[in-house]
Amino acid sequence: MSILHLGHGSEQPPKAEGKIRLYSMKYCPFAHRVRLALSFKKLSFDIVNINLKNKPEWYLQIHPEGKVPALVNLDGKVLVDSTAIVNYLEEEYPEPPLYNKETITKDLELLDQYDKIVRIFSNCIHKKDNKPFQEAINEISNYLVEFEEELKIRKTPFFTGKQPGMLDILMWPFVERSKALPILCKESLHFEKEKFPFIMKWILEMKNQDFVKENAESYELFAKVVEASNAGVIDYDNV
Ligand SMILES: N[C@@H](CCC(=O)N[C@@H](CS)C(=O)NCC(=O)O)C(=O)O
Repeated sequence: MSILHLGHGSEQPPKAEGKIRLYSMKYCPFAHRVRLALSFKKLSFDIVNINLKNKPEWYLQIHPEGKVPALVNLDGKVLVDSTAIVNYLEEEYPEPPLYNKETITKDLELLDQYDKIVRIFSNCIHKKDNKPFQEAINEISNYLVEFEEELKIRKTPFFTGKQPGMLDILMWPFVERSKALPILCKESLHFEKEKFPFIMKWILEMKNQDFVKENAESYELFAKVVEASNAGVIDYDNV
């Protein structure tokens, strides 16, 4: 297990027998999705953190794009992309299940919609477009209406049912980091919480889950990391 973020010139840590290996970065929301799924399924894994601004040479042989997360399964096969990795974990380790047969089709549609929220979130924090902050928040709110409606129809605490599942896990890291948005955009956030009572209740239920608590990360530290990363002066181990 490597806590420090390994960079150029480092040695690749030998793979532990009988453990899945996750290449991660402590503050990455996409890697957070995979950590949540691994914890939820109670799988044994080790983490190697990667310095994304000074990548180790050996990491590019594992994932040529140099992104995290990447997962190496027990047979040494490499999987990349958070959604694909969590779907792989679901296929390989079906218990507890991440999909509910009755809602899977709608879940997949909602996941496509959620990708749009992720894009707005990401453009906003990395200042990739000049969209005014409140406009970005309004767009996110508009997309969330369907999620609110869905929780209301399903009458369950989580999207997947009585227990969290795919949609809950893939959504969570961005919800947990949402308070970083006004910090990073240096503007106050006007989000009409009262329009989303079911989502607000879902957030409280998610926060109470052990696997969510185990993997929780501070949004303030996330904001610091993004600020430092945008400025090109990030030291992942001393935020
Ligand atoms: N679509 C990918 C996105 C992964 C991603 O963008 N990870 C970021 C860190 S949060 C990264 O590795 N950035 C480094 C780079 O792009 O070089 C996923 O879902 O896993």
